[in-house]
Amino acid sequence: MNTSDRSTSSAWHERAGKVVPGGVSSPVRAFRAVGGDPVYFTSGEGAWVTDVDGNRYVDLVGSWGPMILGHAHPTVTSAVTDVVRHSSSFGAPTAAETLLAEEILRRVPVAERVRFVSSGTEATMTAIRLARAATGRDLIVKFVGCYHGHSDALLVQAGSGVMTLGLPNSPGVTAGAAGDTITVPYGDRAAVEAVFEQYPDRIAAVFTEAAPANMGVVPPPEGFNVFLREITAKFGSLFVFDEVMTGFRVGPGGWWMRYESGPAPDLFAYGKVIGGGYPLAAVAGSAAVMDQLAPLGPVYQAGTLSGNPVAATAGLTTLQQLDDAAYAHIDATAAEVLRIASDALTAAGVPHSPQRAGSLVSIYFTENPVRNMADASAQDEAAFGRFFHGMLDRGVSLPPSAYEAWFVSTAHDDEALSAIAAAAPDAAREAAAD
Ligand code: KE4
Repeated sequence: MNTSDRSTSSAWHERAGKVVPGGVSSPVRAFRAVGGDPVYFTSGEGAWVTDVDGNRYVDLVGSWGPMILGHAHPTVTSAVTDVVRHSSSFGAPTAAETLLAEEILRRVPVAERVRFVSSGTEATMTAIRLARAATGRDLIVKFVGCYHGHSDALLVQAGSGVMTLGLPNSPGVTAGAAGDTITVPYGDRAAVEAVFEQYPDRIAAVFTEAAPANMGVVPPPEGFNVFLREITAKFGSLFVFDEVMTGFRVGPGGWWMRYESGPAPDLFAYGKVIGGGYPLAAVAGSAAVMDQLAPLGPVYQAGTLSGNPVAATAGLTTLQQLDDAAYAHIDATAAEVLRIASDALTAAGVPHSPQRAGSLVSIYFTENPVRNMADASAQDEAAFGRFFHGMLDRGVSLPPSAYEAWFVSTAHDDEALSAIAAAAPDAAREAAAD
């Protein structure tokens, strides 16, 4: 499969760049980290996507996580079609929101309330405000390389597109906004303890990704999440567990319910999968904290399209397809994709570190295991870029950044795996050729 003629995509990108900054609606899509022009897709079906030049690819981006059932799943498409026939938004409550909230709480019984928003950024931004209101404190602690969306307070030494663009601290974030955010190396218990020793009564919350996947995939050190729960409780701070990436992807109740135990985080952020490919995210947690949100409590938060009935229907229908067999398939498929790519890179003599956290996988082009952003930044990004284009030219669409997770779906079958296995050896040899 040769998909190297992408001239129509390039023409669209030149046209887009005249009216949209960088020609994209989100920076990581621009291929700046890997070079070349982004691919413009016109359709997707299951594990496959088709671009404007008619090229077909196995999709390992999956819209960065939402497309857990693959593209154009008929049950989701049918449910959404039925809803939009009767309008798409009322700016009023709908049963769809309640049904989705009930499903989320059924899967995450340690949470008691859910508030819907339209993006993961809004979810974590709301979590900051709630934590500061609930504790009366200002400081937020986050980990270098963890990405929680682009609200000012969290866009400090973030991962994902920020790292890809080499913008560890984005211009436009004021000293005031960033000044209440403390960043520490991921996984560093001593650094966390030192921050609490320095500010024992000033930290509103500690934020972490359940399993960091915005610096590439870094499985949390054993017990680290429970350690964060314990130390925040000890000092009267909240623990905010960002499951925008992991939520309902790595298991029926997400990361905490599958892999952790003991007292739960105070707040969870969800997104991606719970919108089923439509704009919907959520903050969830204890009633004691969540019921401080207006109109019940004084903490203001709002949104024109929050809890949109089309998105809520898509999200609920998506979750309803995700049974134990689906999660078992996703786990096995993610592991197989990682094995195929790693075996090819090993055969080509390319130093690399395959890493996995649940069904989130990625490969670092460095032979040492990656435990934090400093380790991740040491990788050979150019080698990743050569591998990326080698795969793309052979019909496999990887995330266009060495600092992202690769995503599979329930639709990734033997045909998709065979296509990946066919592309990987030559792509790996291109990665090796410096
Ligand atoms: P959104 O605002 O993009 O919906 O969610 C922000 C967010 C919050 N928390 C975590 C753990 C996340 O991974 C994200 C967003 N993920 C990136 C992919 N690494 C979105 C892709 C993009 O920025 O275009």
